[in-house]
Amino acid sequence: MSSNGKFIVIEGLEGAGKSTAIATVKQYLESRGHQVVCTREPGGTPLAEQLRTLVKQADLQEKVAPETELLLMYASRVQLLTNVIRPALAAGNWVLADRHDLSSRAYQGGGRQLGDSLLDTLRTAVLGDTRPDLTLYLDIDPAQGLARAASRGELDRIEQEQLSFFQRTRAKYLEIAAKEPNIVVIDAGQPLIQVQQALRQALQAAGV
Ligand code: Z5A
Repeated sequence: MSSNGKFIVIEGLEGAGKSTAIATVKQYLESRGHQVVCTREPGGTPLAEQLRTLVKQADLQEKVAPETELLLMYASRVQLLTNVIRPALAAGNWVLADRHDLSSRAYQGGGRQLGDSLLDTLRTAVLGDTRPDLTLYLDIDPAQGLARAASRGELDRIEQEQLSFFQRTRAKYLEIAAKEPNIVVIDAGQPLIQVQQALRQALQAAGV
């Protein structure tokens, strides 16, 4: 737990509605007088944005090993934690993150089947005691989420994965959420207005 500002993360599969949720949560926090710093992962610093481009690039001339993908995510995360998230929290700001460490646990740990052990080692080394105060996980059927994402145009390298990859990723998200009380599952298959209401209720219930 941070001692100054609080750290809130929005998670979910593509098309779950994270961008929309960020806007709802940001408005909620600002209406309560908090200064909010928004981040996204991978990305969020100049170097991390370059890593984002690399990791999403669809036309690479070689296979990307799952471990490479994982390490690029954590390289990006170290930059963001060091240069943006920790300084923002220390200055008393609230951090509102579009994805964080839970994405790696779900996509690389579950989807890519890298398992928990390597993930646990990296998490301990990289995150230290900077952990989210609250994670709002937008749960959606992968086929529904991908259909929403596809309607926006070209798919990146990860979005081009098989449906089974996203099913494993979702299963991992739900498995972790069932064990960790500061992760709240929101049904993102509902109409937008109900999702927004569920987000505000979750924030209220968490005492935010
Ligand atoms: N990744 C990883 O593997 N490991 C990691 O550690 C991290 C990331 C950090 C990041 O891509 C990729 O990196 C991602 C995971 C991986 N890959 N995949 N595949 P990104 O950041 O570019 O993409 P994204 O995070 O998946 O975001 P997105 O596709 O933009 O999804 P979204 O933000 O959740 O969706 P949205 O833009 O808010 O909504 C999508 C559309 O649905 C839009 O037209 C909305 O108007 C509509 N929408 C939203 N909510 C609703 C409801 N409730 N009803 C109807 N329509 C809705």
